[in-house]
Amino acid sequence: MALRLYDLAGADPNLRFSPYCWRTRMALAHKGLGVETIAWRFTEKAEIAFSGQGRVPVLIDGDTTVADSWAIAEYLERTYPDRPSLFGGAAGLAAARFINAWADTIQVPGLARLIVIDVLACIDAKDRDYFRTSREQRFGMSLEALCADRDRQVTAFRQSLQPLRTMLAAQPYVGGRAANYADYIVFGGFQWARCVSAFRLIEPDDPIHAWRDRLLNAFDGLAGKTPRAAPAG
Ligand SMILES: N[C@@H](CCC(=O)N[C@@H](CS)C(=O)NCC(=O)O)C(=O)O
Repeated sequence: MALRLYDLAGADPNLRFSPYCWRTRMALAHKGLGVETIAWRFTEKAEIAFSGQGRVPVLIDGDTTVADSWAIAEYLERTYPDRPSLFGGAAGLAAARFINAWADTIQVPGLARLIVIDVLACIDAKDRDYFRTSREQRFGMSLEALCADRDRQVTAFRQSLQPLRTMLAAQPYVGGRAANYADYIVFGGFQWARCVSAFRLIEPDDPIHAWRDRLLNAFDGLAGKTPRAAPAG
């Protein structure tokens, strides 16, 4: 039976923009595993209650349910060892843990300060009050105020990416010569932004831009061909 994945969707059910779900979708493609995605909205908590928590991604593989993108990556690596490796061994997995923590605590919140207002614009109407209230509580201000100064704030965000930029000037992927799960973790954040926002995050001459393009083209353009809410960025 095909794997199934609960995947965050916008008002348009084909708009799939969660940074965490993109980590998982790229990981599944890396393993060569087909997946049926199920559009899920923020307020549809009851539909994933069987997973024991209220966030996506949630993966169903036969009798097994796994929630959380990192747990899913470890599950896939353990369950499908004969498929291309997501981590390249124990040391790769250990280093990817750091990247996961960096992305969750620095990259994704940094991106949110720049594009969360655009997320609000493309989510389903039934999600809007919940999204606004929960995010305004998290950031301690209105979403409009959070993003008001983004043209200036983006400079600090770009500076925060310097370690990634330095790395990608020396090698094509975070994983080295080829992409691995470490790439998909970081890519997920940029793909989130790209799907919902036209705001320019990265300059075209930045090595990060070229790396992102390589991943947009990977797996027959899986990420590059996905519908977007905004035309450019
Ligand atoms: N640590 C989790 C985070 C998952 C997460 O926060 N997912 C968001 C979608 S991007 C979600 O489901 N949010 C539900 C909510 O805010 O109620 C992972 O890595 O999968």
